[in-house]
Amino acid sequence: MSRRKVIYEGKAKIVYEGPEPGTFIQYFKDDATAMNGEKKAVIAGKGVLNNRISAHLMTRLESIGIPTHFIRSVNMREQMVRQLEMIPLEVVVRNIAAGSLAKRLGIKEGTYLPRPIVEFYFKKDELGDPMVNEDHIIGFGWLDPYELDEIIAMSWRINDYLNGMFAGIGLKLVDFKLEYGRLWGEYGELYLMLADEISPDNCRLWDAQTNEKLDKDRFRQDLGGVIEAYQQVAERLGLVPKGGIIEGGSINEQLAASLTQIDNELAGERRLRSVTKPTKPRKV
Ligand code: AIR
Ligand code: ASP
Repeated sequence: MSRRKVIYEGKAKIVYEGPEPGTFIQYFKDDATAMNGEKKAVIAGKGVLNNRISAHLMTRLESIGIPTHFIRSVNMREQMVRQLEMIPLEVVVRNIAAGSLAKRLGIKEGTYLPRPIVEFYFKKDELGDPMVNEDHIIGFGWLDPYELDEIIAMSWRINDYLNGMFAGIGLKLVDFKLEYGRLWGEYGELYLMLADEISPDNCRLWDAQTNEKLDKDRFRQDLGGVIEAYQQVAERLGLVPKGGIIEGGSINEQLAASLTQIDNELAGERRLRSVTKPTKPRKV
């Protein structure tokens, strides 16, 4: 496993060379960071849960026509994804004020926004991922105007769908962060695809009744019960049995492994575009 070529190591994931051309393996670590990496911890089992949650959400999004990089789960901590040319932006969608929005504009956390708000951040750790606007994005050539429109439309659609899905299991989707990449097809046609992950690491999820936080804010704000919260989300999504796969800090490996099979049965029903083609950018 460790002999595989590492393409990129991030704070919560490692990306390895994939088994087929045009693919990567995404490995979910248990590491958690906050405040641009200043605060660090290892949360046993987080990677396993995020792998499952993200696989599930990406599969659901594909089923409503959102192209995603997800191909299939490989094991408890790994999934095979398409190799994309990543766009250097974080796209944040907000429904309820929290986090940096609440702070920057002095809005009380928990206030419903009059309509969803999409924000963009330039992915640059050294600069602390600064917020940018559409003129920066077009001007600096991170996206062309057509791509920008497409990404905004996709993000709204993802928000609509996930909002309904989480509401159905008693969770408020407060906000979340998305990343996108490009894939070039056989004839030079361009597909924008959802990439990275969707998990409690990059969504704020509150219990609909109590507003209890069930996401990474438990770690950021030292609220404790981080893994229990992630497990609660997985449980409500029907991805792990009641009581979960993590107990007393250790993972029930056998159970976790058997669940990967279920992910793939769901994912296997999708018709995927061929990924054996070169993804070299061609100017259009
Ligand atoms: N996010 C942003 N950068 C990294 C992450 N994970 C996510 C947060 C939150 C949303 O984007 O998890 O769900 C908005 O974050 P903030 O800090 O701007 O309020
Ligand atoms: N993971 C990022 C960091 O290390 C941001 C966050 O989720 O708070 O800062």
